[in-house]
Amino acid sequence: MDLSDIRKELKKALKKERYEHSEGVAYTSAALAMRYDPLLVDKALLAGLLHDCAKYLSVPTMLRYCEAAGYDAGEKKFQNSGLLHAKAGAYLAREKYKITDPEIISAILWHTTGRIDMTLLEKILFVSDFIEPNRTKIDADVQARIRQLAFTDIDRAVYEVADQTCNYLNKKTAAISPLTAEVCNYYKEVCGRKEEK
Ligand code: DGI
Ligand code: FE
Ligand code: FE
Repeated sequence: MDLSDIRKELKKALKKERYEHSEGVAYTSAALAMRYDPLLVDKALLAGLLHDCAKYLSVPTMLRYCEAAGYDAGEKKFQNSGLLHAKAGAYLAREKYKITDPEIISAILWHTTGRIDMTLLEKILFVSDFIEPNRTKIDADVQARIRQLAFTDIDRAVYEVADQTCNYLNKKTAAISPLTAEVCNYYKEVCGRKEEK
């Protein structure tokens, strides 16, 4: 599929605000790729556009897609659309949008939780999701700080985004998945090690 077909399909699959968020993540990811590795610009754009492509599927459909792709859906208490849409999205990006590049698929797969030792493209998508210009339901000062950080120290930005997510889930008293917590601790350590140097 070419980019304009992907956009056409995506518009049908998403609500207007979610589509605009996806465009915002796409150009933010492309800009971060220009900063860190211009060879990744095209992949970053596609990963950004498609990262939430499964957002409005039902949980049972998401679970079916996880099974079909061989992705672990996690414990029952974590089988919600917040956590499952990333996995279902990775499946859908391959099956419906015909993305074959494993780097793009894996960026979509890990965009919600992050993971230990992320690739650059995974970090770029993870951070862009949080800082893109249309995302406004976040404390403006925090977002401004992370927006700057993203272009100066991507690992630090990853840590800050992960930390914000954990704080948000704590406040909501939502169950924090082991991976979400692990990612936060791991990138805190990575940043600590950098400061010692
Ligand atoms: O899809 P987006 O809204 O753009 O953002 P996202 O994919 O980063 O996050 C989707 C939702 O997933 C968000 O409301 C927070 C939630 N989430 C992230 N980590 C966890 C989580 N929810 C639970 N219950 N546990 C987690 O560890
Ligand atoms: Fe998402
Ligand atoms: Fe998103």
